[in-house]
Amino acid sequence: MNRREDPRLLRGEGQYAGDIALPDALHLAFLRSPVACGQITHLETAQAEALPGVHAVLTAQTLGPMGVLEVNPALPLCDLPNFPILAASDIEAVGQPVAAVLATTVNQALDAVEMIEADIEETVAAPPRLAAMQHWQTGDTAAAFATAAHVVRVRNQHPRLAPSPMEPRAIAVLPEGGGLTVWLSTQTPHRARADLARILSLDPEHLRVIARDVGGAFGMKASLYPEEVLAVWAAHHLGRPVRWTATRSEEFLSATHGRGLTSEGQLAIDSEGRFLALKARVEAPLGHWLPNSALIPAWNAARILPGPYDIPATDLGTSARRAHTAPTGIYRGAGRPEACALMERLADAAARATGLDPAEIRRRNLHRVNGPRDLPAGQVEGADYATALDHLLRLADYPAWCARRDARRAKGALAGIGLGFYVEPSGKGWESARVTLEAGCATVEFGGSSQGHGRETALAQIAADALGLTPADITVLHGDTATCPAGIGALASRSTPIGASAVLEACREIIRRRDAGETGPITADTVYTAPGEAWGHGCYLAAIEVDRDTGAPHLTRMACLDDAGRLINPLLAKGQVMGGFAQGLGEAMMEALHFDDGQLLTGSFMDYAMPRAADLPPLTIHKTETIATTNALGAKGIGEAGTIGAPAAILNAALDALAPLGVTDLQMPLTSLSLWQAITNTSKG
Ligand code: SMO
Repeated sequence: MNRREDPRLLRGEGQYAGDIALPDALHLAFLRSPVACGQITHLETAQAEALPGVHAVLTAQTLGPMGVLEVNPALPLCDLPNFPILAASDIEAVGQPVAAVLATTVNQALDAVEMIEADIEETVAAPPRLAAMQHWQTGDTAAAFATAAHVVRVRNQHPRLAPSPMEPRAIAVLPEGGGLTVWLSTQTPHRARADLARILSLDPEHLRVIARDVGGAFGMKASLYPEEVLAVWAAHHLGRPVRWTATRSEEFLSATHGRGLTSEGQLAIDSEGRFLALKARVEAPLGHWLPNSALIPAWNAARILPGPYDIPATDLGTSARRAHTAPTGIYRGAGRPEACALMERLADAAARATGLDPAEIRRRNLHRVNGPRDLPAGQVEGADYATALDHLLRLADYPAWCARRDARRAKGALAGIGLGFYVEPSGKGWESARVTLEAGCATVEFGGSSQGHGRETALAQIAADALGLTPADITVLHGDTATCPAGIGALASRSTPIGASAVLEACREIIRRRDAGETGPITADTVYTAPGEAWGHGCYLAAIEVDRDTGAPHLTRMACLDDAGRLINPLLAKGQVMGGFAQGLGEAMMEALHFDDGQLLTGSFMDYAMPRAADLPPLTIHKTETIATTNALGAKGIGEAGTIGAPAAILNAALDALAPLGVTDLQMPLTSLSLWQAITNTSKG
């Protein structure tokens, strides 16, 4: 079934926050700090205020005290989070808002920003400081390392990434009848409402948050931003509609970044290639303020170790440190790619140490049983990963890939192949749905929301199937706190496993009541709490050639197998795999944010390379369906699959390609320069 959203979106009939007509709206623009650390010594707004069209110039003094944003306590915090809306005196990052202008047009607001006099005394930034840490341990790692036949070590430094959805952050606020309607480009409308109410001391009943169409988010819009709080404050206090749409430069500077984690692992292996013990340390960078999701990457990157492998002894630690940069938070994958890249590099290093084929050493260590499984961080849903690997290798004809690589090598090419086996835990918790059946049609009011990923299509299919109707009989509403029941939102691959399970359960209740004789319109309100996380899994296989003279990498071919439990819409699932793969390729081969002395050196698409269509190799997608036991629908997440498995496979393929030269370490992104340096720095190069 095609996406029912697409005709509307393709005709330009989408309703993004920037499309909302707000007559007489004031446009917001921000003066942002040009330095990473310092003190505001002088702030003069009179000249800006005198410009035509300028309605107000706001500073921290104008705003007064405000509440802070709640941070998901995935890890225990040992440093108090702050949430500056406008800098009071301390400057903590380049791009931090210092003052805000409200004017009749965007250009008047931008002109006025130029006229604000801000003197900032720059100071030397302190080193990153510890904000959170956690540790998990099982078995006797010391004994295992002491008796191991081999010990291998790996260190990964993930590039810091800009999530870069097509639609930047955008907000439009209408004060009306004592309340405020807020159109917001967000993954979490209900949470945004609760956060706004708490931070601004407003009655949540007087706030309505609407996320109609959202042009991508990828985790970057899962948390409320200072700029958005300011827009709502201004509309409330000035009694005027207010709107703000971030420029791409503002997104690079002040929206949440992803990845940037460092991981180190040691694996103890016996003479048969069995993994005996894993010791791993993860460190995640945090920015100058913490979005709701700030601690999730550090938590995920460690707590899902040892990934798909059974390892009797583990010693896992993670920590997160705050620095004078833009904030960091979840970005598609959110710690899972980091866990996967560490384990998969260790598995390949173990294969080299033991002389086993990379597929064979994985086969000997992958978990083999569907059902509950004990990880150091707790019991989770496991699956027969070894069979999934064999399935992919058979479907893709792995021996043929190896033979082709060996033939290319015999001709002098630097050719490699790499595997990346991943697990993808979806979110936990609850979502809600209200379903009304009336006269052969049904309305689904969904507590979650859509970030552009086809929720209306998938939910219509599920409701139609459960109610014995066709999808055309189903109306799906979401993303409006006034008309839809409460929900968490479109993040952590939770929309289908948990959100659609809520829809399914509501439909089942309606059928029970109808079959018991209830007549007329029947409405079922369901809050569905999943008994556990759904754990998807799969494997990516990459073939690469690296030009010996220039280091230019050429991904020649990719294949993958993804298991997302029960599949609702194969087209949506395929789109998720392809989109995630493209972003995974971006991390592996080209994307990277760089800072120097707190300054962002890569603040535009002139300096930050995103993959384009021509960069993508052919990808053959295979799928299996191992039904989840952790939700009513049996579904698992798939939205993050490609970002998790692909980088590990590509990195391993590049390491395989350069292994004949004696190269044992490469870091992402695998640019021509970095590969050329690796080639020329070896004696055999
Ligand atoms: S990185 Mo996702 O929006 O949980």
